[in-house]
Amino acid sequence: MKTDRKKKIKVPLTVEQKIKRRTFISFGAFAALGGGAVAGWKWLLDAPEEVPGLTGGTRAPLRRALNKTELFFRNFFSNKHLVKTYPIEKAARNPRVNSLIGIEDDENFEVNSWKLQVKIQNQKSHYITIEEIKTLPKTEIVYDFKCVEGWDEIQHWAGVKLSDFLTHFKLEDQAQKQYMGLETPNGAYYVGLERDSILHPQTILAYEMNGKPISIEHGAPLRLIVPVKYGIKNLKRIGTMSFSNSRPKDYWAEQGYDYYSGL
Ligand SMILES: Nc1nc2c(c(=O)[nH]1)N[C@H]1C(S)=C(S)[C@@H](COP(=O)(O)O)O[C@H]1N2
Ligand SMILES: [Mo]
Repeated sequence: MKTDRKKKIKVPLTVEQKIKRRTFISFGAFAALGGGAVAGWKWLLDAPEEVPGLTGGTRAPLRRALNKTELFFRNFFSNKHLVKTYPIEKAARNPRVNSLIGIEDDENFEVNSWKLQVKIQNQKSHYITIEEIKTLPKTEIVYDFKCVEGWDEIQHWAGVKLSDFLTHFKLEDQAQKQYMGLETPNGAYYVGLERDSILHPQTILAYEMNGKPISIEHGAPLRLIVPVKYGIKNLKRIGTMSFSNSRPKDYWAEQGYDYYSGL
């Protein structure tokens, strides 16, 4: 046995044989790793399938990779992780206005007659006034607002915690669904958010900035502040809210941006 083995080792391998052997070994290792990764993903893949055509601008394999990355982060970070906050003095005095899709001064919009429309499947919509929303406990946050275009700014917002809002208006059942969709009153800007970020303790429906009612260009009378996401998801001038188990349409995802857009 011993001599046999020695004999075998002594036979010199040709370069070609060596390459073949290495290729075989690395292929084996790669396949094993791949198998492990596939098994790993299986437990992550509990969310419903994406509606085709919802995201755009990229090739199918890359989109699949992005969606898997999203699932990984969604499962890896619990929604108890808090975004860093700052003292009020650090907040920008004149916060920057970024983009105005769906809120350009359109003569059909009157801030005083605004109501939030909550759409519920197979039921009549609820209409909620800003006064009703303001009766709920107020939460403030000062944090670093980040835009995907590469700027960030410490800003001071106040409003009602989205989770408190959902409880108060008896929308907990709706909030059990996987996603929430928000749209401007004219439907021109719209976002989809998964449940974890909706129920995150720092997510608020904001009606104040720097201690004053939000200005028109910052999203009066009510906008979303979701600190665990990039700016694109922080919809200004919320008109309608809805709930679903499939991904709601999302303005920037359709243009090729990451649907999740988490930080
Ligand atoms: N209705 C509406 N909401 C919106 C946008 C928009 O164009 N329209 N732009 C988003 C983007 S990209 C960013 S960075 C923030 C900017 O908010 P601000 O203008 O209050 O700084 O709003 C988000 N919400
Ligand atoms: Mo942005």
